Amino acid sequence: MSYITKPKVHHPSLKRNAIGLTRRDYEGSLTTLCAGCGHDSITAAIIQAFWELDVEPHKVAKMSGIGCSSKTPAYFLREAHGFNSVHGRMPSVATGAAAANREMMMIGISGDGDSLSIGLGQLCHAMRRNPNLLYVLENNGVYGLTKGQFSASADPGSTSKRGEPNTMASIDSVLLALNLGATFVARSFSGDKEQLVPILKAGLAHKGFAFVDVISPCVTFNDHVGSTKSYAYTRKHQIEVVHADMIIPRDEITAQYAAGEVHRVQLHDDSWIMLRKVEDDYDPTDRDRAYAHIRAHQRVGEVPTGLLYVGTDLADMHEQMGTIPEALTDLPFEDLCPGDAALQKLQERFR
Ligand SMILES: Cc1ncc(C[n+]2csc(CCOP(=O)(O)OP(=O)(O)O)c2C)c(N)n1
Ligand code: SF4
Repeated sequence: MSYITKPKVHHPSLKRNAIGLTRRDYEGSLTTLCAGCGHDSITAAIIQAFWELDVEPHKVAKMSGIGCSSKTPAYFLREAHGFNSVHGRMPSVATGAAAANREMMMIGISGDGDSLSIGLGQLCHAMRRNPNLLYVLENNGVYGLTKGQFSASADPGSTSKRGEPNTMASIDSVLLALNLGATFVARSFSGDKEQLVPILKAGLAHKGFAFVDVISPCVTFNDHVGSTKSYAYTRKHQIEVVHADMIIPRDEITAQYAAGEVHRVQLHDDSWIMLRKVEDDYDPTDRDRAYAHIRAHQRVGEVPTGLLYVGTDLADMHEQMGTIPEALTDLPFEDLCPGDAALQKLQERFR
């Protein structure tokens, strides 16, 4: 992974958050992605979300696989922990890290190739296990790093830069997530920071697997006429089904909703997501209806965005497995490794 240090010059009047940090304290190295790549806008939204949540950077673990998208954790939170796994294997590495340390805030960044091709099996099981992880899929419909082959999220009939049509059916990640029981499912657009930042904040506060697919145009290989993942196509066909706002308990509640129904969902850290229905018949707490609604819009070429589904009733991985509350690194060695006699006893149970 290329790493170019950013000059660390802070203007003294930069705004600070509740723990005294500026946005610049949440940055990473200088990006090496193509100018205009959607992934860089997502990085900016991630920086904003962590800054607004007053998260201490060293209490975050950022995980990724391989791809231009998977390089992006280098560009935010330089003081966080990180692991750049092999292609498509981030979900299992992140699940293991989340299992070992529940005090760490976990964010996983992946691409549509990383998640929906080589890593599809891994992603499916992470969704089922419900680990405490914000999973961001930077979706550009191509394998950017290997020069623009169609990925599994490319829509049938969409064309490559050279004009060849994609003949295969696509895998839609949010429909997959709804199907597999993910407890937080959203779609956004890298060019819509206003929508993306509150969704990322809500995803970080969600207890369980928060899946956020972000349409993120690849300006070099998939931003032409004929692509359904270009800036122009997404701007024209994006429809927001529900508007989400994240309310942190210590903040004064300033959200005002003149029109439309407002629905409040409380998250485990006592923050709230305020959901304002933009479309009358949309219910983000009804999994089956959300699925049907998204499908109906997709059939007419529209890209529904916003917080598509949120459920707080399903137990997260720690509750399901009955794990201890402490991080494993805090356990005394004799508890972590109780010795040969304990191991023999355990093996006896399986004979
Ligand atoms: C095991 C393995 N197979 C194939 C590759 C080649 N490879 C590198 S990145 C990539 C796809 C990246 O696409 P995506 O995840 O969509 O990320 P993007 O670059 O578009 O952000 C592939 C196939 C690899 N690095 N490792
Ligand atoms: S090739 Fe595409 S995905 Fe990769 S950095 Fe360039 S614009 Fe972004």
